[in-house]
Amino acid sequence: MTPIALRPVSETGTGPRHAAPTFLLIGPYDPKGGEYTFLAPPLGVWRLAGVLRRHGFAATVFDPNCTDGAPEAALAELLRVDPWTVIGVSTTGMTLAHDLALAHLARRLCPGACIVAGGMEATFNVERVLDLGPFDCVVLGEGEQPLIELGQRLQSGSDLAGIAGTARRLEDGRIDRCPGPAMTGEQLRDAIFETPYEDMPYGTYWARLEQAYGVGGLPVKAEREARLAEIRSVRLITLNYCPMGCTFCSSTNFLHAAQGGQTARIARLDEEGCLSMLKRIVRAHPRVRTVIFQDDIFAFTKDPRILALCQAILDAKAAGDLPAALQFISTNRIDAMTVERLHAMHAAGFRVLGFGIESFSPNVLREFNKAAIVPFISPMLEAALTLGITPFLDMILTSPRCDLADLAENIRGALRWIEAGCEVGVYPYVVPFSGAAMASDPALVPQTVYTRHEVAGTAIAWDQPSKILPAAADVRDAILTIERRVDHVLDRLETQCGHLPSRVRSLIWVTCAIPVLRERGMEMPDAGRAERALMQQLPARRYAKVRALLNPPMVRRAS
Ligand code: B12
Ligand code: SF4
Repeated sequence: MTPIALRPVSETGTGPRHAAPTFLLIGPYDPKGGEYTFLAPPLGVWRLAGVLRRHGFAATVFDPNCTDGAPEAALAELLRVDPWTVIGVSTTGMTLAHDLALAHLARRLCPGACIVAGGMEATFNVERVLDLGPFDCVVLGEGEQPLIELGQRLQSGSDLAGIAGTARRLEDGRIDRCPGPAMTGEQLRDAIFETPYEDMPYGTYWARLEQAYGVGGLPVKAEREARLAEIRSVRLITLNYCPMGCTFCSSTNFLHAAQGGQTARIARLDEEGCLSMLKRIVRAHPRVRTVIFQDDIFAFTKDPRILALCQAILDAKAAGDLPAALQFISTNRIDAMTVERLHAMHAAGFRVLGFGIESFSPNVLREFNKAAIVPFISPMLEAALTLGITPFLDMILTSPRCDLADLAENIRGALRWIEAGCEVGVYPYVVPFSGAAMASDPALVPQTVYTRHEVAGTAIAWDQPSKILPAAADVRDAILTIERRVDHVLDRLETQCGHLPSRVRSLIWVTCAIPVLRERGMEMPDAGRAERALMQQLPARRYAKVRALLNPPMVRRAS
């Protein structure tokens, strides 16, 4: 790792009273934007901008995933028009190298600015982020209170030491970490209400996505409408965090880490708050068709909000305060679902419900600290499908301690539920995101794989954990063989046919996995079943291409 010259803390923020600081906030940068999921305006930095403006500061958002031309050139132009007092860079584990490249560019062009890192990776990985980036400080957890305090101190010319919710490198190299409390329910509500939805360029994202997905060219109206409902969505977050503590999940620990290890209190909008936000979103973006409740967990097992909110939405639709056709998507724990709740959600317009099922194997769910969901999986998926709701299941095919039978069970389960009408998103193994219990489990280090990352425009490089492979050699070999086959098919298909929906990608996983697992003695369904399901998902021309790739020599030879 290349050492970075440390800027003494006293260089920034001290001295006489200054003009009101100006903030430039940069969202996480993913140059492969849209490869995995639909992209959207970065909610975190937009919310921060709204709150800062409310406190009298000028705040501008730079969204590197939505620029005309190269994001680096667009950022350079912005950096030249204003010296900016504070430049904030949002970080996630997946995007860190690209986020750092923008931070270094900012330092080169605005040497006097106070450059701050925030977001998931900065919170969980303070030391690495301070080592790799040109940052004056890191903000831990929610950025609202620390940034307000930072702005006030810069304005009054005070020292920047000791701001709650920040960490800095001291001149002697040590890190001065000042934990900060998670926002209270009231602060969270104010912050959500300050999110400037009116300024967020959802229309630009929709136009780009409609073009990328060739929506105008879809021959069947129903298909066009379905795709538009998916694309013309706005994201709303109403919860501060999910406390369920799954061992592969980082966000469950985000606020605890910011508080210095202390458990954070849950805070979220009540049904009235949700309803006023929905109305505001519709006013700001009248063409919106779907609101995605982005909360990590939308309903708790004991939860007075869910039924009340569904009724409030129904009433608002009946009164003409919300469009009758407005639909919703939310991410849920399946053990918080009941038939009554599903009925209410369906009536209110919930079209897709995301469920982090992760695995159909009770052993693996125990390892993930998610065993409680086991008895709910089949009955709740069946109930949702009967009502006409599409369940979207996220799956992790292997866990660090799973065996071959667990992997086979997941493939059989994925096929069964796709055939029944569910959508499935497949990840082959656990990605060790900083902050997740599994990422810091020393017992898993020998099976963790690292990937070299480089920061463009600098000599900085480091190795970052990228996968936790199964410990058992036969499972590791099986999942890596399946992954190679899937990559082979997807590489070729995506160059020929463009983006493939996740239901098609997951069926390709299933189709590639069946022969690999059968060869290893597992009882597997006929590969023809998966191919038939695939055929139903694709137009004939595309299916022919998929079939040619899946069949001889690869799959047939293997089976
Ligand atoms: C919505 C969401 C998405 C959406 C939209 C993202 C968007 N443009 O808004 C979509 C579906 C596109 C998405 C995609 C992915 N996501 Co995502 N996503 C989320 C989710 C559920 C909510 C994010 C959110 O809006 N939070 C609400 C806002 C208000 O909070 P926030 O962003 O954290 O910001 C606050 C603080 O972090 C801080 N802050 C943030 N930035 C900054 C910057 C500065 C300067 C400061 C001071 C403070 C600060 O202050 C903010 C306000 O309090 C989170 C889980 C979570 N609970 O955060 C996962 C999460 C961020 N995603 C994750 C992942 C892995 C992905 C994908 C890689 C998944 C995949 N394999 O495809 C892709 C990557 C796409 C990309 N380019 O980054 C992981 C990241 C793990 C990590 N440790 O880095 C998370 C944490 C989920 C998880 N536990 O695994 N995601
Ligand atoms: S239920 Fe979802 S958000 Fe909550 S801890 Fe588990 S994986 Fe994370």
